[in-house]
Amino acid sequence: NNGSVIGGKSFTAVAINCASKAGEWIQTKLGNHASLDIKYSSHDLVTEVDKGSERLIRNLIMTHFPHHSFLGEEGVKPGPEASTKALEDVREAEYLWIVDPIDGTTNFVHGFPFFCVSIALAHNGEVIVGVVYDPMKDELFVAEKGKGAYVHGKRMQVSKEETLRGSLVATGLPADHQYALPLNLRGIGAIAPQVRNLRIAGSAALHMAYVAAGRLSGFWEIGLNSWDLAAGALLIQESGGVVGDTLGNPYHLGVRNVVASNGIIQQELIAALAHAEANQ
Ligand code: 2AM
Ligand code: CA
Ligand code: CA
Ligand code: CA
Repeated sequence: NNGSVIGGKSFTAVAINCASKAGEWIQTKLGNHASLDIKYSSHDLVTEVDKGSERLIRNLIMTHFPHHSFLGEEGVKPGPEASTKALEDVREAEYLWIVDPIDGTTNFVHGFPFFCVSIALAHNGEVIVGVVYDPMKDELFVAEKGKGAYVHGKRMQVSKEETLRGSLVATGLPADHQYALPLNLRGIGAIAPQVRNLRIAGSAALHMAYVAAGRLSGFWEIGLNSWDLAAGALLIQESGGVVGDTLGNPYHLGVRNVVASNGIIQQELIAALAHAEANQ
């Protein structure tokens, strides 16, 4: 495939190289992050390690593909308006790298070993490469459009679970306590009694990778950004699962309220969330 190689380096190889280099570096900083900034509130943190990881990834990508566009969380002002604008500015780019330098910063700060680096490449708005790397477990999740998804070289497949009753499902607690948190607390109230159990482990990208790997049957979260979801969405799609939003629209780069699953329980999840809304 000529289109996926420039200067002898494949897109996927560069994405993997970036994710593993950044992940290894992040791991050396665990319990030892220099400074901690609060972005919006005490629920929204950023460290020098987030910024350093993004710099490392950006520099590596730009060395290989200087004409590509780049969207990274730490290059964007906090808040939904700024992130919408930032995505709109680059969405039309032929090649766009979408990077979350640490997904799960709160976990990283507290030494709770569930966080990752998430790197996606979109071509004309469609994700063609997705890489999620968990440095604590040394787990590398890789997907290429049309070529499947792999963890440690082993092909992934979503779970075959047919019911919510038998499903392990994950969600997140949004940092926005005005609108998104109360909304999702109602969603949790509706879903928790219906599923086998619920996990809120603090990294959207890693939750998505776990859906791809069949470790979770579903995941939803309110108020996310393109960098949380782009890589994980391709991982799930290439593992036979389904990714969309709470209204049932299929995944695209602008999705914020994500519902992802093995596909079988997708409608049940969406219906339970909608029901919770209608009965608020
Ligand atoms: P982060 O660690 O990269 O910030 C946890 O529920 C998920 O929410 C994580 O993927 C986390 O990504 C994301 N998150 C944390 N703060 C957020 C905020 N203020 N707005 C949107 N998403 C956020
Ligand atoms: Ca963040
Ligand atoms: Ca994130
Ligand atoms: Ca982040």
